[in-house]
Amino acid sequence: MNINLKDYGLTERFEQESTMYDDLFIARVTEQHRELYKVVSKCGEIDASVSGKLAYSADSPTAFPAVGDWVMIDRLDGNSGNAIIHHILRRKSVLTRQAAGTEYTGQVIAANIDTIFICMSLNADFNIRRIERYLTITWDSMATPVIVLTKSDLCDDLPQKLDELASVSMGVDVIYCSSENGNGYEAISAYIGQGKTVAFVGSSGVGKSTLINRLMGRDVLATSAIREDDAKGRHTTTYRQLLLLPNGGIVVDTPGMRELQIYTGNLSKTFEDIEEIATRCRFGNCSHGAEPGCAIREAIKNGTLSEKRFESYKKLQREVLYVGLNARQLENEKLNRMFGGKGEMKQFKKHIKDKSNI
Ligand SMILES: Nc1nc2c(ncn2[C@@H]2O[C@H](COP(=O)(O)OP(=O)(O)O)[C@@H](O)[C@H]2O)c(=O)[nH]1
Ligand SMILES: [Mg+2]
Repeated sequence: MNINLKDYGLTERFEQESTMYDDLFIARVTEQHRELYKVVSKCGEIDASVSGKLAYSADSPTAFPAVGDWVMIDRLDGNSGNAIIHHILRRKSVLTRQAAGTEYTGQVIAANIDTIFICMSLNADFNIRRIERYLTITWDSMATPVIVLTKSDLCDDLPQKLDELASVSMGVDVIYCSSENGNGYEAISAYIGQGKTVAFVGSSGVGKSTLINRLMGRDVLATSAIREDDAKGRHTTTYRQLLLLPNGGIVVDTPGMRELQIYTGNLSKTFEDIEEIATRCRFGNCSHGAEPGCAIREAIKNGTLSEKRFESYKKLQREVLYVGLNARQLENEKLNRMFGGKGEMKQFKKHIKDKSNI
């Protein structure tokens, strides 16, 4: 089989980097099932697993290949067993989340994505705080976010919802669509083209798989309403998968994202408005508490900044800050927050000691 990897998104940058590795072949990861991968090379799809060296030197799960990664493999046909993945080429973008559990462990949702469609339904799922969370993660990934509001057929106050959204979506394109009547599909297609990789993220049930099936022109992915009578095996996906679209372009479905915890995030981009207002505070290190000349408090008072948005900013800021800290650092950080810094904490400890000496 002769495959043009440009259809799979191969660009000069990756091609260039691949020339560093003699005797290895470039391929893109299309599926991941725990330790087993599927990759596509110029000779077609083949099963692959990571080399012992790659696994050994990986200091975090994010150092393992993920769907969308460009990798270097040692063979092009599976006759002599699985291909071995020796290297991951430098990611152009990478979407991560915090893995379930308490420890700071990142998980790559997908790599080398150009456009991330953040999907939210216009009925039950609509929540602009959630959009802020998704934007924080997406801006950090280096992919371009586009907000896709789904199920517009089930919404009777669209202008109001769009208005609400506008207050948190500066600099981001917003599309609304319905798979009931096909509205908005053209707008989505405008972001999709040969060699471009897109991914759909959002709560389950918002219609991501339905959208992808429509773009594919056939039911490739299971959608939740028909999952029960799925016995025919017509639908396939419960894992992350990279699919080639019939009219060009590559799409990654991301099932199972019930809740998105932050691993790394970019607040400056998501909350540009707040960071801009904060530059006008009298004090550079203003905590937006009781200091005089606080531009944030002023903006909240005069209605140019919503208090809820500011609360959301602070909440996400704490998350972004905390996730990067180990247990010990976390404890220190909490104390710092409680006492406003090491100096105050020392004083407090001294105070306790003095008291207990009496
Ligand atoms: N009314 C309406 N229902 C939709 C629309 N898009 C998807 N659905 C339904 O919403 C349910 C969940 O869709 P699915 O694609 O599985 O969501 P996913 O979990 O995000 O992949 C299914 O029953 C779909 O038929 C839409 O635009 N309008
Ligand atoms: Mg789905």
